[in-house]
Amino acid sequence: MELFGSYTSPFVRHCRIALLETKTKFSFTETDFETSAKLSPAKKVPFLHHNDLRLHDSTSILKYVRDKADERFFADVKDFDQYCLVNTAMDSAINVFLLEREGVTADSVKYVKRQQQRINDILQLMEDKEHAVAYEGPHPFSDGELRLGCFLSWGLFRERFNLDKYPRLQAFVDKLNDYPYFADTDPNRS
Ligand SMILES: N[C@@H](CCC(=O)N[C@@H](CS)C(=O)NCC(=O)O)C(=O)O
Repeated sequence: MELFGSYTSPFVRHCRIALLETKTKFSFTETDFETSAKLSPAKKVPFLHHNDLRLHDSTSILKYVRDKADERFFADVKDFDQYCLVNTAMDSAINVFLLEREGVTADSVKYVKRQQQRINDILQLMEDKEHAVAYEGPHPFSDGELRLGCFLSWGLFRERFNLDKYPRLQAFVDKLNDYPYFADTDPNRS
């Protein structure tokens, strides 16, 4: 199994954590913008090759990895909804980040402002929820929680936001940082 990606991508990180948790044998190929544009129609990382199988999105990769290990991908619909919401925020945050690099900002384009509002509102909603409460699964954190952790950690790493106004989210990240598979895949270690 060959996973293609970067050490800084939060989407790739979630896949790496699932592969480590399930003790799946895999190799990791560092992939830059040019290579992902050539090797995947989505032009994004991660993507995965396994024999003849080609997967082009972190969600299908996670489903594949969890299924192969006989683990449920989502224990309940609320966790799945959290995963989807955080994914939306993460897509927006990456787009805003990449657009800013090309000089497009929330001040100049209304749709970029909407992306920023989406990120802020989702962060606030996550702050208002309880996290890292007892979860009955084979690992300490569910996929909805891991998604949130990967997003928050990436935002801090890229200085897209800080958690001063979000004490519960800060406490949640601190707790996740004590989880070895999370700590081992920290973008600061790349
Ligand atoms: N829906 C995709 C999103 C992946 C994604 O946005 N990856 C970023 C890196 S963090 C990327 O490759 N972006 C390149 C681009 O937008 O062209 C997934 O879940 O795998």
